[in-house]
Amino acid sequence: MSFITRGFSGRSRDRDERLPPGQTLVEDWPVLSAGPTPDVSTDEWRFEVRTESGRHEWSWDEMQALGVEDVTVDIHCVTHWSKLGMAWRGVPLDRIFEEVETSHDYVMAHSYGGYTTNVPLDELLDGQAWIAFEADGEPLDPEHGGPARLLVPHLYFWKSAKWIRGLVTMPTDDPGFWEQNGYHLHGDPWTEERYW
Ligand SMILES: Nc1nc2c(c(=O)[nH]1)N[C@H]1C(S)=C(S)[C@@H](COP(=O)(O)O)O[C@H]1N2
Ligand SMILES: [Mo]
Repeated sequence: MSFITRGFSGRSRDRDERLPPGQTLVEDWPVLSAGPTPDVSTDEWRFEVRTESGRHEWSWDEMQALGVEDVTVDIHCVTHWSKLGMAWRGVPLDRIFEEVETSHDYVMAHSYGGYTTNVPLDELLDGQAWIAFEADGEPLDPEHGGPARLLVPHLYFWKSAKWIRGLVTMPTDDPGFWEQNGYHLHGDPWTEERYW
């Protein structure tokens, strides 16, 4: 009995407060991809935003020129692993939406290769999301979404679309790829919005 009590209290005291419920820390960085890894060079890479009123496009250099930021964030995968304190570099979505006007409240993120995921627009703003192209001081590996991926660390990591190629604004919260297959429409790790 004392063995069980000691083990239990030890674990709860050691549990990192940055770790959401039901998550476990990993040291390595697992790769989770629903399909093959697309091969996109920075030369051919384009980022497009489509709204009810038009279309905007940025090349790789134009994206960098919007203003690059270094951030340290935690990431949480719905399959129960988390990594804390990862160093990322990217362009905040705030910079992009300074140049875009829409009355829509939601966006669908689209990736090279066809992956999609839905996010409320206001959860991509105010320093909550980036077009990221470096992690831990290195250009993103293709298998982790290089040359660039969406980074939305406050939501489960399936929202962080790898090989991002653009956003389409939407008046309603339509489900993306995993959301159509049972993942939660929103995906807050702190309230365990895993499935629906
Ligand atoms: N384009 C694309 N983005 C994606 C995925 C995918 O299959 N395709 N998988 C998602 C899921 S479920 C997770 S957990 C993370 C995994 O990112 P990682 O392989 O860099 O760890 O990417 C997300 N973004
Ligand atoms: Mo995932």
